Amino acid sequence: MKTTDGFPNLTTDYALAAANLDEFGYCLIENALSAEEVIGLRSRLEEQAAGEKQRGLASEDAGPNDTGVNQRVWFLVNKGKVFRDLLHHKVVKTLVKHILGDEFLLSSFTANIAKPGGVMGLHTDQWWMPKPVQPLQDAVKPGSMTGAHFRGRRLGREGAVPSKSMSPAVACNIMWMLTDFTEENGATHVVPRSHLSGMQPDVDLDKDVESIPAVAPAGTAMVFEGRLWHSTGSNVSDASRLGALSYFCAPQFRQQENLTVGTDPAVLRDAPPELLGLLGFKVWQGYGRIESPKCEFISPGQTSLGELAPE
Ligand SMILES: O=C(O)CCC(=O)C(=O)O
Repeated sequence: MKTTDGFPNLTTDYALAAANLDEFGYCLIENALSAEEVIGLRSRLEEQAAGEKQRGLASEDAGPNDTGVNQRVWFLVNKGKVFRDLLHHKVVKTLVKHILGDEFLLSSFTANIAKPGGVMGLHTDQWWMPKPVQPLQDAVKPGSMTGAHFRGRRLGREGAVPSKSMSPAVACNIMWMLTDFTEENGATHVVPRSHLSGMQPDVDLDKDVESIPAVAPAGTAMVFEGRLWHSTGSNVSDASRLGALSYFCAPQFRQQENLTVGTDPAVLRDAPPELLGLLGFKVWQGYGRIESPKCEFISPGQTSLGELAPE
């Protein structure tokens, strides 16, 4: 199966995939998951989603007036080993590393069940990244930033102003496709090369920007870097589109899910150091520590020494 001509095709060649990421902002890894893995992931996800819905705990968004057409399943690290296993996949070790470097954190691990009738606006996954500024230029203070601060420009159209300097990618996402992603069922839409625009999409100004659906079979992993403009496509089919999103960030940044507090102790007991590092238990350059910056890892539930006096 091919995506739109001229843009990244499915590949198993990781060097080509890395080149696609650099040039287009995304790549598509063919058969990243075996048919058995897809079945295992999909059935665990469907079961979890149904369990949350039955208990009135389902998280739903998108649709007209945000009436809740898509079901989100959050915090997948606690919701099955099948999900945690994905975090050790070659796609993570190779392509997320290609974008973020040697050390990175899992920011969140969630699923989006895009149901018929749902659609989501264009956005990037690092909208919060401060923009480069000129000396003495007024800028939004980093701690006063909200998603509403960024007005986009129509990419490739009149009025588009290419940036001379821009922020690097500090986040990277993987969409693990658990059903076929088609134009009809709301395949993720991407704006190829938008990662090099230095701009964030604007809900109003950019609503007619040209995007393409990342059409690919179940088992594909779409890796996309944090600056890529993307959205959930409009699902006009009669079936749900299932995908799991493992979203990573550089170690300087705050994780979207509070994984050090929220991860199940039973999961942590069995977690290898690599997973503990992704969750945020590894001290990075002295940051994230409790007491000595020389401790490589903090422990779950650990607190600092507290008030002391000589005995
Ligand atoms: O489900 C999709 O296609 C994309 C979802 C997404 O971009 C998001 O949740 O931020």
